[in-house]
Amino acid sequence: MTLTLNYTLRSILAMTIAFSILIGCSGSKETSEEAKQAFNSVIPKPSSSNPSGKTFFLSSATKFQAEGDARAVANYLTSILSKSHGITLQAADEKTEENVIRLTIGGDTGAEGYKLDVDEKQVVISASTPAGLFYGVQTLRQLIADQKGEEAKDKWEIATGSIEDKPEYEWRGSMLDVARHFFSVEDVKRYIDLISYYKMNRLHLHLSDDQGWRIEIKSWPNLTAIGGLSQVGGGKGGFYTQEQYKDIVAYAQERFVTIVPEIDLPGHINAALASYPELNAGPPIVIEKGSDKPVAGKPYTGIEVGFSTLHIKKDVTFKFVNDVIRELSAITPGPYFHVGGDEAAVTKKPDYIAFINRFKEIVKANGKKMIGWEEIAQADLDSSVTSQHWHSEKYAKEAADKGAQLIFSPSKKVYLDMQYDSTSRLGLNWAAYIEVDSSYMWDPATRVPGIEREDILGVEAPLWSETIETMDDIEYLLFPRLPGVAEIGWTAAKDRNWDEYKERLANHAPRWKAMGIDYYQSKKVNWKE
Ligand code: TNX
Repeated sequence: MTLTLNYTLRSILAMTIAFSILIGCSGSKETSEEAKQAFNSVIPKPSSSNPSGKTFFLSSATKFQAEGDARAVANYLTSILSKSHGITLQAADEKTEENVIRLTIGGDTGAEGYKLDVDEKQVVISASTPAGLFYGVQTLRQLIADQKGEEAKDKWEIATGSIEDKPEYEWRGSMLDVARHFFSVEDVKRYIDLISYYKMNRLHLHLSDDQGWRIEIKSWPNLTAIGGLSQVGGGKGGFYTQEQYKDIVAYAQERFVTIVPEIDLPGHINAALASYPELNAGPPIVIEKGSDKPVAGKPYTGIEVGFSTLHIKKDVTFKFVNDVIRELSAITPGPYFHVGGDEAAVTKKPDYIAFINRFKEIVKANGKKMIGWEEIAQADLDSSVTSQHWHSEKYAKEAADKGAQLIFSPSKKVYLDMQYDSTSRLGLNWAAYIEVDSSYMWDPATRVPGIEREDILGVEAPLWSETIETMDDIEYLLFPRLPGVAEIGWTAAKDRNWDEYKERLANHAPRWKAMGIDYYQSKKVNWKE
């Protein structure tokens, strides 16, 4: 009897030990709080996600598998993980079934959708396109639990489960104004990293304005030799050579971001007028440096605008416009060219309409689709044109009635250059003070009466740069508002709710800290330490 009991006890003990070893090896473990939290905090919120309660361990022993078009996305993942977690994924052979991240092209997930399945042995991301895979990878980055101290050294937890996801809108963008203050190529690349982490896919670069011209045009060298040297406040300005611009475009392409170049016409054009006196509507101005008084044709470093215009009756005007659009289109692989068109306060209305109609033809002749700020609704638009709504409901409706598509950038919601409140250290406030809850709580499809979901291409958050000069300044205005705009573009309105969103947002603070992002600590959110 004693002997039998002993035997039974011993075998139970042995089995328990064997079982624990087995569990230890395969990495099976209930999901930790941190991993659960990461799984439930993805921004933008996925279309559907189902946790299954266990854990996958990411470590330097984890391998990856990717063939063909999936390979470039896998290389991106590998380089990101080595920077963020010090893990270098090695390529696995076909037979590897344990501890592997598989990226596969296939299935029917739409142009940008993906599926992500995590079990204890592997992570599988599948998508119809490389873009979809890339968004799956962004989700995977966010799933890695936010662990601290010893446990974080070489084993990172990822909650098991499955996610199916696709975007609501095709256009999910941000605009950076590099004209009022110039930002370096490195800054623009970081901007691309930040927006693509939240699955945004368009970067609109505002490349010219009264205060500065920022892109090399070989046939008009003074644009950068003179127009490139000024900025708001009188700093030294700057510009991108065509080679540097191509480098930005290539960096963006690797992150599935389309660069949308803007040359603001026919107003906001003073930097060009200062570079080429013959472009002035009136008699040429003698060029002096350093005045803050807006006089068309003099280099200008103030903030007020609406005093400059091209002249419709001069042949040189259209030679200039043709050359600029031709040279810039030739180095822009994306399908869009933004002609500005806003606040042309000193262009006569019939001239303005004639200008926009001609710009449309020139843009088309260079193989691009024209985009303009909402004022272009006054011209002869058609379905090839996209109008960017920032203020006027009337213009939004006019554009939609003419068959144009709309990008929504309502200034009271997503002008990220607006101050959060009256104490914000940077920003303007002419449109509104915009706190993080306000910039999240709106829906493009119901914002302007008479504009329907199908008229809307998507959303874009502009960052004008009158008050900002450094990457830190950029981050302070982008965060925490940018992720919310990204979610408006990606996640269906029925799945969005501020009270739920703010919990997810709070959990991103430690990630921003790890990425060195200098964010505004809004009191509307109970930030996680
Ligand atoms: C309006 S909205 C502008 C920009 C300014 C911005 C400042 C629009 C198309 N134009 O020129 O930089 O306000 O918030």
